[in-house]
Amino acid sequence: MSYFNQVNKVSFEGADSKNPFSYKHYNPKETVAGKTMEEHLRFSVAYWHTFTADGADPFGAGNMQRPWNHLQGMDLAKARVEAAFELFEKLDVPFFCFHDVDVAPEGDTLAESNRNLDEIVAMIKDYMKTSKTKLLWNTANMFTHPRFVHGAATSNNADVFAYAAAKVKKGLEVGKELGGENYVFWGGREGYETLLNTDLKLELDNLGRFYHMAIDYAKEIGFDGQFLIEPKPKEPTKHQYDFDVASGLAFLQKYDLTDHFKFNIEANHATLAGHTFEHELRYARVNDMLGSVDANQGDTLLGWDTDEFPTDLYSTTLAMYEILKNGGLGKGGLNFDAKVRRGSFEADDILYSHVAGMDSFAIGLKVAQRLIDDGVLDDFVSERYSSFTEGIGKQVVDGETDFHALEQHALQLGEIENRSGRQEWLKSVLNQYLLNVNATVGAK
Ligand code: XLS
Ligand code: CA
Ligand code: CA
Repeated sequence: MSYFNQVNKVSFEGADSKNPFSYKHYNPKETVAGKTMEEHLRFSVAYWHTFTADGADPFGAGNMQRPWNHLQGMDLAKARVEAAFELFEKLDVPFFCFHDVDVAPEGDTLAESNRNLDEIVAMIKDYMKTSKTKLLWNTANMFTHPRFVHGAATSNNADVFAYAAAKVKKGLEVGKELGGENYVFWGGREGYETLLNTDLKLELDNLGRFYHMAIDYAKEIGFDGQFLIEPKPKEPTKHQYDFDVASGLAFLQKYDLTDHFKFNIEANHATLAGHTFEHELRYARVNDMLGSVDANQGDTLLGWDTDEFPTDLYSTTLAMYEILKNGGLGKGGLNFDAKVRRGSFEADDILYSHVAGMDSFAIGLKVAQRLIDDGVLDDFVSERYSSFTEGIGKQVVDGETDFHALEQHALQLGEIENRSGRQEWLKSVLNQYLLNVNATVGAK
């Protein structure tokens, strides 16, 4: 049976193609700076949005028209696996990601949930034998079930802490079984609503202990996937512990975890934290902590996590700029943690949305590489900071000065001269590159 019979294969047809089921810019085999687009971009389909979610929101019932809607329980789970691998092949994506409960229904007990999961994981493993699509990461959903009402590893209830540990233990086993390249920790309910009932220190200490136990268990079973923390400032909790990269990094440093983790950075979470996507990527990159990306976008008019497919070319370009400067994503990838809008309920929309996201990142990749090749931003930035390459600035950088010497320097200064930051000019240069990837505009 075919679940997506609109198309046999979505292929690259070039910028002028009128075929909506084709890539206009994503050409997996095309080389950019010595690597194919497929190797650079490492696209991944998110199982939860594409196969599990039904379009329900706080005001309305599920409305997605899906060929598996008539099924239930394990039959539904199995149909979704079939559909998933058909989509992966048709889109030609190299990776996918899932939460435990996306792929298999929860049973009445933990043991039954694990059995359900084992059965589906065996089926997925079978499909993976003949598919090129690999597991980018899996994770445990520790936010939907009522038992996680007060958190998982930061719950006030030690039984919940134990249950969460059991789920992550299983998740690591599944990751190993399927050859997952990463394992993600997103602290869905790891945060709090009010300090009036919260022991903040104990919760944070317990979270640190939890991560150390996860590291130990991964070592014990020989799971060598990269561990990723995914920051998000709020939603569902008011105060989420992994607010953004900076606070996540401080947490990892305090609990001696930096050698074991990198960040999975989601665009929409960055904007919820009041940052740009590229800010979060840069902050992780300069600290050597950029691991993977949840590629989506938010809506500036809405204050919540809308998880839209990424189509904003400024954002994809500036994101790819950071990723290229990082030397790529290593084991990470660009996971479309994105869902079609509730109004886009036909099965075709699943294809259109992925095509839109993949083409947007392919454009971003090409434009970012041109910006790097031409040194446009690099030259401008080096010039802007050139005062630190000589004289007193160099002494600061080399650690060869102190407040006495700096005061002496300041005392003999006349009027200080600053230069323009020229951001409007830089934005117009970015526009030129976006409109014409062949533009060459030198730094001024
Ligand atoms: C929710 C998060 C979640 C993580 C994985 O906002 O984005 O989907 O990526 O648990
Ligand atoms: Ca995410
Ligand atoms: Ca999200």
